[in-house]
This record gives sequence, C-alpha cells and structure tokens, in this order.
Amino acid sequence: MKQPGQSRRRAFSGVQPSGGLHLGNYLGAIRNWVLHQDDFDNVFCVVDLHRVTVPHDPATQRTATRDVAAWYLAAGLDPGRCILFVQSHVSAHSELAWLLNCVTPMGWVGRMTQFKEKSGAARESVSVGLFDYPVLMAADILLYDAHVVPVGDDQKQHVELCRDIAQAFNRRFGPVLVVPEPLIREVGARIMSLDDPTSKMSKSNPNPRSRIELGDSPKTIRKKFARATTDSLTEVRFDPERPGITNLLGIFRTLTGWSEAQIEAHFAGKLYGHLKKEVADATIQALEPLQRRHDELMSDLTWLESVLASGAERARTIARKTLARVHEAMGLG
Ligand code: AQP
Repeated sequence: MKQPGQSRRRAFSGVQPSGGLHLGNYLGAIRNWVLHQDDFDNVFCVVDLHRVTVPHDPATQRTATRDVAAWYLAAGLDPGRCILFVQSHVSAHSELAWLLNCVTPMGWVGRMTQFKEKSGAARESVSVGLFDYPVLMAADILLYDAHVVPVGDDQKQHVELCRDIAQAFNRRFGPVLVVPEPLIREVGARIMSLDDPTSKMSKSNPNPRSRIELGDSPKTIRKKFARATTDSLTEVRFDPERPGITNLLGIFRTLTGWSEAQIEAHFAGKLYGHLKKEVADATIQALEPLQRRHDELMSDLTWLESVLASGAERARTIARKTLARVHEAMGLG
C-alpha cells in the first residue's frame, strides 16, 4: 500500500546512540542504507528514546546522538534523498507506542530474545521501557508507512513482532497500518564479536576489544584484529564449525565484495596472521574517508543541526497523518 504521490516503496531504519558505533552497525545496517538509497523513499532516524531504556549519562547523550547522525552522513546518506532526524524530536513516536501498547499482548513481547539477553538475571529491576522497546520500535516503523526495514539479522524478531502488531491492529480497527517486511542482506547481516565469535558484535559489550569502533585508529584496528579469537587449526576457509575465522572472512568478504571461492583461493597456503593483517588493511581503507568526514561534521555542528531540524519537520508531517488515521480508527478525540 503506497500513499498517494509516493512512487517508491518506503524504507525506515535507525540506530540507537548507545555507544561508539561499530563495524556490525556499519556493515549490517548503515552501509546497506547508503548503497540502496536510490531504491527507496528513505526515512532514517537516530533512535534516542530507545537509548534511555537502560541507564545513560544525560550530560553526554545529546553529543552521542549527533555522533550517530554524523556517521550516517559520513557514510554517505544524502539529506537530499533521505529524511534524517532524531526520534525524540518527533513526539508522535511515543504517542503511537502508547496506542500500540494497548493492542499488543504481553506474551508477544515477553518472547523477545533481546529482552531476555539484555535483562538477564535482573529481570525484575530493569525498566518497563526495556521490556516495551519492541513496541516503540513498531511505532517507529509504522508511523512512516514503511514497506521495508533494512536491519541486521539480530533485529529480525523485532520486525516480525511489528508485523504481528500491525496485522492485529488492522484486524481490529480496519486497514490503517502498512505491514512492513524486514530487509536483511545476506552479506554482513551478523558480524560477530572479536573476542567471542559465537556472540554478535555489540556496543554494550563491556570488552572494547570485542568490537571495531568506526572511530578506531589504524593502530587500534590492527591490534584488535591481531588479538581476535580464532582456533588451533591453520587452513583459512569458510567453515561454520570455526566461527572466529569465518567471522574474519565474512568481514573481508563484505568489505571487498569478493566471492567465497575467490577469497579462499587468495588465502590458500597462508596463515591466520596474514588473514588478520589483510582484514585490518581492508577495514582501515574503508573507514578512513568516513572518519575524516565524521570529524569535520562534529567539529562544526551547524550544518548537521540544520539537517536534523529539517528532517524532523518532514518526519512530523508524515507522522501526524498516520497518527490522525490511528486516532480516527480507534475512536479517539
Ligand atoms: N553485530 C552486528 N552485525 C550486523 N548488524 C548489526 N547491528 C547491530 N549489531 C550488528 C545492526 O545495527 C543496527 C542498529 O542497531 P541498534 O544500535 O539500534 O541496536 P542493536 O541491534 O542492539 O545494536 P548493538 O550495537 O548491539 O547495540 P547495543 O549493544 O546497545 O544493544 C540494526 O539494524 C542492527 O541489526
């Protein structure tokens, strides 16, 4: 269901400003948004309301939010082709989340694996907001009538819940909400942690060596890859039984665009140390221009603030219309 005047399908996605962005956020999400920005009508957001579901530092949060926006722009998102904004600048996100809360069964949200992982043993003391995170995420997506949600593999379950919520709403109140689909690219969908390649690379991992941050210096990148966990074998090839090596090869594949066969031929007869050096080189080469642009944007925020202000204005215009349809359908007002 495209809205009148809308020629392309709409994509919506976001990243939460919960720490330095890492290679997983870039390869699993942001890079794909950039590569496909001409294929969709794009809405991208820094989801700061998600950030406050766990304890955060108010003194640094605004800068952390701008930092994520600066990475979006440095990576190549073009404000002429995308709406870029900060979630908390558009109050309709919180309003729609409340209304969706009232049609979402507790059991659906209780099954979310990310909540189970993030709450751990502290299930009784974490915030209601952390539990409700996926409903807010559904509101983010549904507000913009998004058809596709380009995300990494870890967010698939949340997008499926969003679909279930939209369908439940439409069954009860009529065909009001667009039911979106997750868009998960095969390559780069799940970049694993460097210290434990059985868990995903994450901002909130307390070990900074587990991830390559987008702002890391070449020296730090080399050091982190050199120390990445592998195994006691020697052959360099893709093998799900050897997650450390396969993760490094996967990063190399995403950065170079080579096929698995080309990569295995390239590394035939070479040792793990050689692979680690080449993955580091490819990463440094890919990140260097982004880092330069990111630093420029952060050194004078005037332009970035104007992009976010005009993005919020455009986002509000779309969101207001969706919220009005929802109010009408629910008999509010
Ligand atoms: N390891 C990953 N590999 C591929 N994609 C990933 N993404 C996150 N980690 C990986 C994708 O990045 C986008 C933004 O994610 P987010 O910040 O909103 O939340 P997240 O998925 O919970 O990411 P993090 O980095 O692990 O943050 P924390 O530790 O704060 O929870 C999403 O599209 C996600 O799929």
